[in-house]
Amino acid sequence: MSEVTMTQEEIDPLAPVLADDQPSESRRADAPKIVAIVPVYNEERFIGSVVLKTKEYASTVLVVDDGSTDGTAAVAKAAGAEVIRHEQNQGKGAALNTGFHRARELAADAIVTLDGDGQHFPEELCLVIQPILDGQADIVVGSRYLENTSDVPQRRVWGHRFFNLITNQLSGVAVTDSQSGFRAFSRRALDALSLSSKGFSVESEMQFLASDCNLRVCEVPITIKYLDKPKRSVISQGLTVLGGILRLVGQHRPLLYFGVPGTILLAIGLIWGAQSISFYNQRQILSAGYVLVSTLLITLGALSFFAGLILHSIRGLLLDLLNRTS
Ligand SMILES: Nc1nc2c(ncn2[C@@H]2O[C@H](COP(=O)(O)OP(=O)(O)OP(=O)(O)O)[C@@H](O)[C@H]2O)c(=O)[nH]1
Ligand SMILES: [Mg+2]
Repeated sequence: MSEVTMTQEEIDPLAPVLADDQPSESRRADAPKIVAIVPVYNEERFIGSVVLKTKEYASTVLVVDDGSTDGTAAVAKAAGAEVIRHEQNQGKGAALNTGFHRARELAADAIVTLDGDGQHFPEELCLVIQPILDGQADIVVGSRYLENTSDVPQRRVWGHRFFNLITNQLSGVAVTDSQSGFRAFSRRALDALSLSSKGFSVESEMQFLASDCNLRVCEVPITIKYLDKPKRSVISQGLTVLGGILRLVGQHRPLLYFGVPGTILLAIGLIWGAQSISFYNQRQILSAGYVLVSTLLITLGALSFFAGLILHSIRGLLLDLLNRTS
């Protein structure tokens, strides 16, 4: 685990860190290497100013252009970012994975992710990174709900509340803004995080991984501005995130995902079967349909229950192995 050991006295983290392309004599040799990752898709209107502002606080600004069809990559490059381009759109999670991979190559001490649509304030980067530089956390979530300084549209508030509830309950890690894209990560988190989510459920996945890898999570208040109309339907984005969270539950909580439905199916099948038997005892008539359905439910239920049990045990063994080797 390589944690930043610099103390507040050694360096004032609120002072902007100069970017790599600035003259080396003006860059502080002892400054922690902060890599800012900006996943983007068609953000040519905003990405230039996001990069210029972020450069004031990060050593490297890494823009992962996820197959944009507009001038995003060119604008980001002109503004001074290192640009990695996906030829095809793969989703925000895939772009973050690419960014994390590059940050490992760059031997970053701390990593910040922020959106490229200008909704976050790069000026708040110092606030978000501070607990990492202080060695107090591995993941810092910039939360728009800690101090309620953002004017979040009501439909989004309800959506965020719903996703907070399910992500917090299912992952076992509680935050007030589970969908925030403004985050900071320690080197330890960077080494541990391998994201399987391709799209917008990636932020929820970080909570599941934090729980699995015993990463310390904390929150700091941030502000988000809502200037534009939502780029896509809130419902369709919500359904995508929900689908992603269900997949995560299957991966990370197999006993819950397979065991609970399995137990329910098994119970219904058994009740149905018992009723068919008692009906037969009373009237000497066997309903083939009832028997078939109850047999099917019992079989499916038992299969699902044991699949959950087996996957749960395998997961436990793998986590044990992982914790022993890390
Ligand atoms: N890499 C990648 N980034 C994306 C994709 N879609 C959106 N993004 C970026 O992810 C960030 C957040 O996306 P938004 O569409 O603004 O999502 P949001 O902030 O949850 O939703 P809004 O409230 O509508 O702004 C922005 O920087 C986008 O450019 C994608 O398919 N791939
Ligand atoms: Mg946005």
